[in-house]
Amino acid sequence: MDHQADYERLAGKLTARGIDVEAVKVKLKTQHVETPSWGYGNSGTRFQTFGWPGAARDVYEKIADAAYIHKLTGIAPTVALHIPWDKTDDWDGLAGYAEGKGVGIGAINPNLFQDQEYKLGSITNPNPAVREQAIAHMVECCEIMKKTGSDILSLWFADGTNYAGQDSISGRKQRMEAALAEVYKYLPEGARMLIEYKFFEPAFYHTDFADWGTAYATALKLGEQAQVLVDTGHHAPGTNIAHIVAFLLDEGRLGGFHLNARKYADDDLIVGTVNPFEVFEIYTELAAAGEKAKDVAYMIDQSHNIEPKLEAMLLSVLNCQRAYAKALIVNYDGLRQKQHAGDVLGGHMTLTEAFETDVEPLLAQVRVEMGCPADPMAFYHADDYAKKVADERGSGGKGWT
Ligand code: PSV
Ligand code: MN
Repeated sequence: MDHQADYERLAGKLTARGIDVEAVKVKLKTQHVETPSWGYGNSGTRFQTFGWPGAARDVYEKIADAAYIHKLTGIAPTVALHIPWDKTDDWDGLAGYAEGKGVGIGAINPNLFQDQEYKLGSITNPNPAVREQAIAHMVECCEIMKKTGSDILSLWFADGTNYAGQDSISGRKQRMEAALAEVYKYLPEGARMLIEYKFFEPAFYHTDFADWGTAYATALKLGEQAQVLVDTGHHAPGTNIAHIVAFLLDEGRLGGFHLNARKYADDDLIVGTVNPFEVFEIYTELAAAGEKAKDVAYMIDQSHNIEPKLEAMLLSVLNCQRAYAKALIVNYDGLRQKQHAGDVLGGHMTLTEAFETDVEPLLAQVRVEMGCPADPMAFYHADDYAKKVADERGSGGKGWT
């Protein structure tokens, strides 16, 4: 694809709009979208798991796949691990393997929802022995962070109740705070603890970390190394996620994202497929925040149940790249002027003008300058990687355990 003439035309148009195209390119080249190990293995719904030919069977294959996505995009240099799904006896060996493949180990995600003991919760469980078990697992994950060079402990709790009166909600809050204060002591120096919230599922009466306010209040109590993680699929329909992002950014407590798309609930679909404008709105808050957003971690959290996994992950990363590019070509000075003047639709149209701009020639130019394919999806379809792993691995790889 010869994108050069299109790129020059677009660059001219953006310059006329007051956009510093070279500065936009620099930002696009340093974009970082982490992919999750669990997105490369087989996963399913409670109804069925359909095997995908080529699904990664172990943590090494997951890292190899993540490295392939990074090779095609240049912006996915780390992979998140889920423990114990990705547990190994040789963390040095695994970190070395990842480095050799050109990627690093990203967030470490403890699993606090799959042991039989967690039926009534993990850190909020009425039984102190279960709470100790959950704390010990998180401490183990802090040790893994030290061994792998990870600087994010990413916490999600399935804790909650199903019936009014099942347990004391305030009692559970206090247990939750005590447990996290204990784990906080074990965080490696300079590392962060990200607290993820979700308003329902698997608990349906109340969830202990139901919303950003609960996660934020807890992070404030714990200390500076604790921040909030926004999973875009974990909100009630109609929630304005960009507002939550703006608030947490301004407070210095937005730790990171789990990016995915939802139509009904926590659907874990490919980011940007259901509501690309919402993803763009979120990215505009981040782009406008400048330095305040510099440590925000962007992680994909998806499970691909019927989609070809590599193609799904590639599309996810590219959709994040496109949304960020569109957010970067907003003229924020012009936007602020319109806002100060009370120009309601002028402000709105400044955003929509950027959203509706075709940024593909800009992305192609950036990718080529980074040594990546101008069209990673076309490269993927012409390449033999997916066929090679399908032949090698078959479709029986077990995931989610
Ligand atoms: C829970 O729905 C969640 O979003 C959490 O982030 C988990 O760690 C992840 O999915 C994978 O189970
Ligand atoms: Mn998540």
